[in-house]
Amino acid sequence: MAQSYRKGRLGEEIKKIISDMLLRDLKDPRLTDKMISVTDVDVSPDGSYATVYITVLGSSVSGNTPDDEKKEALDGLAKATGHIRKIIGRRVKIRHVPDLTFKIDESLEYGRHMSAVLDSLNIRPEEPENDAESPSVNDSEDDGNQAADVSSADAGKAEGETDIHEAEKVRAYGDEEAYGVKETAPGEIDYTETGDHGELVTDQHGYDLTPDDYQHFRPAYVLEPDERTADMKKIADMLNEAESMYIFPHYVADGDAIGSCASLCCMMRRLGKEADILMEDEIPDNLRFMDKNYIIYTDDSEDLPKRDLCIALDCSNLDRFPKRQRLFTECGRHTACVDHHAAHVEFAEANLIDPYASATAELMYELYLFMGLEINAEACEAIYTGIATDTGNFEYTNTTRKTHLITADLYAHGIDTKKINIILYQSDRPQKLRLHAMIMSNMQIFCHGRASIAYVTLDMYKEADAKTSESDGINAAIRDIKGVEVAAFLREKGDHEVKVGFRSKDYIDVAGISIKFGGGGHVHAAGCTMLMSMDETIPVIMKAVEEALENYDREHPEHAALPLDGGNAETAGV
Ligand SMILES: [Mn+2]
Repeated sequence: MAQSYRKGRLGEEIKKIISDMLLRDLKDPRLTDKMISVTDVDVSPDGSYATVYITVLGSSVSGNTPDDEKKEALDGLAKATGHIRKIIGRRVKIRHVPDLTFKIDESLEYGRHMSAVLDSLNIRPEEPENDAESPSVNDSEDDGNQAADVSSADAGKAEGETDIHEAEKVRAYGDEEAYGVKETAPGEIDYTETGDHGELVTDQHGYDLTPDDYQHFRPAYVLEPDERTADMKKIADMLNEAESMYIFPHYVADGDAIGSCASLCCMMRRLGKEADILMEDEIPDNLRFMDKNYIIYTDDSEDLPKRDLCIALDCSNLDRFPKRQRLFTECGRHTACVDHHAAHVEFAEANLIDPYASATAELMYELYLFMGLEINAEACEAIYTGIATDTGNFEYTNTTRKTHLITADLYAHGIDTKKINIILYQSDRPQKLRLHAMIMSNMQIFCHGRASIAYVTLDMYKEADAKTSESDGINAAIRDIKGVEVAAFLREKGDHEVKVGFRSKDYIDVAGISIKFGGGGHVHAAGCTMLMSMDETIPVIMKAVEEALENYDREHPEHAALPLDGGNAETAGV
């Protein structure tokens, strides 16, 4: 049993890594002009090969037949196999990455499924003008956790931002929670005792918090100790040697991006170096307290004097700072990057990438220790902000013992957590609460208390005088109801356009639901866009959620037989 558990986990890891690469890293037009979703990964018993099942939705403008689209997708993936395996090898440290075969998942064809759902409801979406078949890849409604609230409040987010931007936000903000690799706390995947495939270095739990022992911070299976030390040393050397530098956070910056950059800027200036943070968009209001005259607002149109180093923090690839790419590559004699995103694609000369770090700020703290620097309260507050926001205030599963040990150490430097927490979490506008009250009053609980749904219309935003970002938090709130497994939050984007965000708590894969409507996402956080009115969307989504729960019960009779986790009698009638 244990073995198949591990094998299942490896399949899940691979599924998540490839899904993520499809969203961002695989630039082959055969892959980018259509919606490809990974539905399942079947790893052979000895771990030597894996079958990756996909569904393909073509763009309706290409004129290709669905079969052409599928063939193109399979060809594109076959060509990218080497690259995909390399990334998997880096993210899941196994000695042998399974050989990959891509196959169409015939069981999950969108078209067939959609018409069945619509027929059963007697509803047809109106023919949209352009392409109903390629809606946005990912829902970006923030996870609704506090990190998302922090990041998006006033993040300069314009209505009508692009879907790519939205998908970015899922990654930039709280949806890390649902991102596969990070779900794994140290010890959760134990590859150590397997005799079959991919033994790693030994898992260990003892972390000491002395500068000398910095290397013990790391979950041992992430990177070989030597490899991680070498990466850290390279960055440390670059920082030591550089007399001047530009620091790059990602755009639509969140607490971790700004916190990491502000801490570095502070530390470097204290050493007498010339350091500035370059940003291309406004810093969110509630993160402004970290900017002690550190930020230069700039974009591609300007030329800046060349400095010794350009260093990007919390950026998983060059597209994370689209208007500053040229500055990054041209304005520094050397380039470096520190990041913790699992799907990181290296773009700098020196890289310290640890997907098991809860936040880039955590890595920055280790780096300062490694360099033997004395860390002051200001840098500690910035690091605290990065860690607190990226872990959803220490709630997400990326929070580890190490996260808490580092945080505990920050307290030793006299940080003012009360001040920070008020700025980050206790600064809502009354309009936001009015909007939430309106949304909550239309919430429905269904499926015997196991599902919840709520919606917001453009009129409601207007009536509450609220910003679109101020509906963040709803999806998590309605998921957090006792007994609820799946929560759907419907957000009107325009005429006949509704964004659906799904959240699940435990066992339902909401990406699976979203895929049926041409969307995507992660196991516990996913979404899709419906080109229908709000009134039409609600029953379709309720039906799909119901179906997912029913399917789960059918496949897991032992689970269905268990009494529901309390509270349903009271909530079921809402
Ligand atoms: Mn981060």
